[in-house]
Amino acid sequence: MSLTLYAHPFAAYCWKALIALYENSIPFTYRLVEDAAGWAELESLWPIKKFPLLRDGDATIVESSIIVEYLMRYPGTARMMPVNDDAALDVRFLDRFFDNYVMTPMQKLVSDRMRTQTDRDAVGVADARRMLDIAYGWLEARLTPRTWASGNAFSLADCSAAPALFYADWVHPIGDRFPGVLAYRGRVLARPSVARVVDEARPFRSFFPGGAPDRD
Ligand SMILES: N[C@@H](CCC(=O)N[C@@H](CS)C(=O)NCC(=O)O)C(=O)O
Repeated sequence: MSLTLYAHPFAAYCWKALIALYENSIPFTYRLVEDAAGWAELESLWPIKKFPLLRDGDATIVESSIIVEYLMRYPGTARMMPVNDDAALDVRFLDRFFDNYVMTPMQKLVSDRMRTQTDRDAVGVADARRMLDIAYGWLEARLTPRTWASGNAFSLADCSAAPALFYADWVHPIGDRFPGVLAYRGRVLARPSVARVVDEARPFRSFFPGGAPDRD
């Protein structure tokens, strides 16, 4: 096994792969994608130029959810994907939920902050905020009786939830309207693998568009 992860500590989707690696103490080389050479190398492997990207010897694996599933062939103590088919489907469903309905609108709000005032997309931002409210509401009912997002164990669903809710709360606060979601976010952030990615991203907070809040 010779794993290299192309990633950046501040990038939300990279957290998903990093959390799974840390959960299982899987050894890997961290290829920081930051400068032009890093981006060129990433592009040579994946013209879409998105990360995380995993290299396992000569094999290239892209898409954060696929990377997490791929890593399960190097099992440590924590399976990110249940063996049972129905349980695995639920984990994949929650993974899709967090990516599509929390991460995507969160990224819309973040990227809009990077635009000039005249290029801002008021309609898109309002849609994203509406989607986040609906997603928080759905999650409130879903998460309140649970410790983790799916089943009884920490899984891919929680790998996805961590960055999605971490950054979503910065740009569209969960507040006291959704106490179950807020409590779940706190539980996830306290998980050592997640606390580690949060800490690794700390030095980059000054780059957060519009400024990062003074918490977490
Ligand atoms: N669906 C992809 C999304 C990856 C993605 O959007 N990554 C962001 C970082 S969080 C990225 O590569 N941004 C660089 C860019 O868009 O230039 C996955 O799950 O891996």
